[in-house]
Amino acid sequence: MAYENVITERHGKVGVIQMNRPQALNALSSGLMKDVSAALLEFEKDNDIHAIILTGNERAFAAGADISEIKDQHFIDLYTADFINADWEGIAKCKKPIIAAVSGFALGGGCEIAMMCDFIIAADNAKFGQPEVKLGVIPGAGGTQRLARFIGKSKAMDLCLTGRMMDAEEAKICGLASRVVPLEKLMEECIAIGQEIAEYSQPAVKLAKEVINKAYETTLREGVKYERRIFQALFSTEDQKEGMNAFVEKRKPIFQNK
Ligand code: CO8
Repeated sequence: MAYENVITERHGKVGVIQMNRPQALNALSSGLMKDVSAALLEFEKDNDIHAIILTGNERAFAAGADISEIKDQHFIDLYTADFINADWEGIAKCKKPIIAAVSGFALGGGCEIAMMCDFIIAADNAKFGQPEVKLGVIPGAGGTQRLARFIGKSKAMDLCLTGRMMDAEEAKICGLASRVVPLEKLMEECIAIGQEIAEYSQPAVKLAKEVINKAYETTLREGVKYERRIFQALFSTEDQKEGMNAFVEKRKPIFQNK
């Protein structure tokens, strides 16, 4: 399907969603978020797509919520419209793995949607930040909560209270970005990572994602118990038999995703 604000591509089993409002540094207008959400749903429903990449352009992953669209709104407008609605939360709810391929600015809501993805691969020109304090507000799509969990209280406070940007290297050191790659290699690397994930047993991939996310919502004891049940449950899949037999027989496994 064609969208007004995003471009979608398929690279084998990897679906790419490119946010495409370059004139506004991919500011996250409601139209853009609706298109991201619809494209994500399209890939989520498509059995031939096993991994998804969310990206922007060289200059900006996304420079945050569209300030011109929200500047005149009042509490009651945002509250009534439930501003952080399904269009934003859909990213965090997707069962398939989503890689954020971040180049340029990932600010405010842009940093927040990168964090809703499963992991972030940063180009060497990436800049992350939560500059909302400079606008008289605070992050509103999970930025304070996810940053505090991902990079710790001190760094989350530093970013949210000063509104400063951090570069790709700093983001990697503090654990926000999982890898940093040269800008010109960003998509090539992310597609290769997506293709690698896409070849594994999809039940195992989706459940690994679910169990890791559980770590942010439960106690260690409960999380470990949940992990064990899922580990045990995977022994009821054909892919577990295939994966382990292939290892013993010294051949490459052929997963059927069941
Ligand atoms: N909203 C709307 N337009 C934007 C935004 C934005 N967030 N960011 C950039 N633009 C536009 C500029 O207005 C400009 O448009 P024009 O050419 O028509 O004047 C164009 O993009 C290029 O921007 P600049 O000329 O400013 O480019 P610079 O290279 O000089 O600066 C910066 C780049 C530093 C990224 C700068 O544009 C900037 O500071 N942008 C705003 C960043 C920001 O404050 N982001 C946080 C927004 S609030 C937020 O995200 C809250 C999210 C909460 C959840 C929301 C749920 C919906």
